Amino acid sequence: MPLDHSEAISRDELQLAARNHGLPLEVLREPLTPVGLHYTLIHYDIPAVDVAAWRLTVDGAVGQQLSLSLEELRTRARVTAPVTFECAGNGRALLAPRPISQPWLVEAVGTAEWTGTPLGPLLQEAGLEDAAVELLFTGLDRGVEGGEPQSYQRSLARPDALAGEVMLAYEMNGEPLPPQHGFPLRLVVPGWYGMTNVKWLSAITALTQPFEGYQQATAYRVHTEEGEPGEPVTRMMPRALMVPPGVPDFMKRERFVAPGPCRLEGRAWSGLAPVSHVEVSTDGGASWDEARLGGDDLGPYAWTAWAYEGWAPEPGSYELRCRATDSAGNEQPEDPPWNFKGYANNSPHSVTVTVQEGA
Ligand SMILES: Nc1nc2c(c(=O)[nH]1)N[C@H]1C(S)=C(S)[C@@H](COP(=O)(O)O)O[C@H]1N2
Ligand SMILES: [Mo]
Repeated sequence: MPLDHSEAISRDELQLAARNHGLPLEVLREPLTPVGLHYTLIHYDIPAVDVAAWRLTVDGAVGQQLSLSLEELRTRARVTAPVTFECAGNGRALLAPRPISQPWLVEAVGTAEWTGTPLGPLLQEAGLEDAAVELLFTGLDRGVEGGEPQSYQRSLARPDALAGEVMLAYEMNGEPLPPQHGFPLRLVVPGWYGMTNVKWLSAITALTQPFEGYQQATAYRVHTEEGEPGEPVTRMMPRALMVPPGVPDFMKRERFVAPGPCRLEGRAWSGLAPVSHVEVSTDGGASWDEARLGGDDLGPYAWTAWAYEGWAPEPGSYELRCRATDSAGNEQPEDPPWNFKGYANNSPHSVTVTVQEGA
């Protein structure tokens, strides 16, 4: 659904949008998103970190508490993986009525190569007790949200935290984490929506009861009425995005393309199962045609490239769309059910194009 311009973006939303930028969609042409072009979402402020004094604490229901410096973490087993992140609020500003928060359209996504140490062995070394049911991850950043003063905190159920691909990352695209992406250390949980990847990590606490803090029990729940508990937001739903073809209009960002063959391409991902199909429509969703998958193989935790060579338009107006399906049968619905906080709106990406000579 196109954004209704009569519902003006508020100053509060603009303030959030000016701090938290999205991926410029043309950068979807790159398999790995350069640092600085990856989207960012920061609830509070970027904390000041004295790395010499910084320690990661592992405590709670463990046999032995740990306190580790960045140097100590860097000498542990080292893993690297390209991982696609997407904010759970991606697509929020396309919902009607628009939930008031960071007003993402479709650009809250990026893929970086994260390097760090696997979480499982560290928890093992701390002697994770059998009674531990969840692991709580606490960031250094503090703020007030929903009236509650808090540190940014998210938990994971024990089996999810012990999954082999979960890492504590200290590098992004081969460089130390930049301040906006969590320096000196962040959690990386492939396949899950972005809020899971706690930045500026300072503590991991093994809990014997589920965590009921704000970012777990109040935020990141899909519900249609305020105050309902709803369902937790977990893994990324399938989504395909396209590199907008041609050139943009400065204000509207609608596209202009010359007549004749025009290759369409983009990237698709799902946190639930591998992407099995991407389809493209060049007539506003009236008919769909299969795109070709593959190209850069970034492994199981990152987006897949797609391309479509079947479009050779005459002059006129067009609405292009793309949509992905994963091998578990998850799709991108035309109109996903509305929810109060505006999470996981994976309706198909739509791009308006004028085809004219000289574009
Ligand atoms: N400590 C902390 N971690 C955080 C956040 C935050 O505000 N504070 N934002 C979360 C959200 S909502 C998202 S979408 C991702 C964004 O990660 P990025 O900015 O590196 O892309 O970080 C998550 N981790
Ligand atoms: Mo997010």
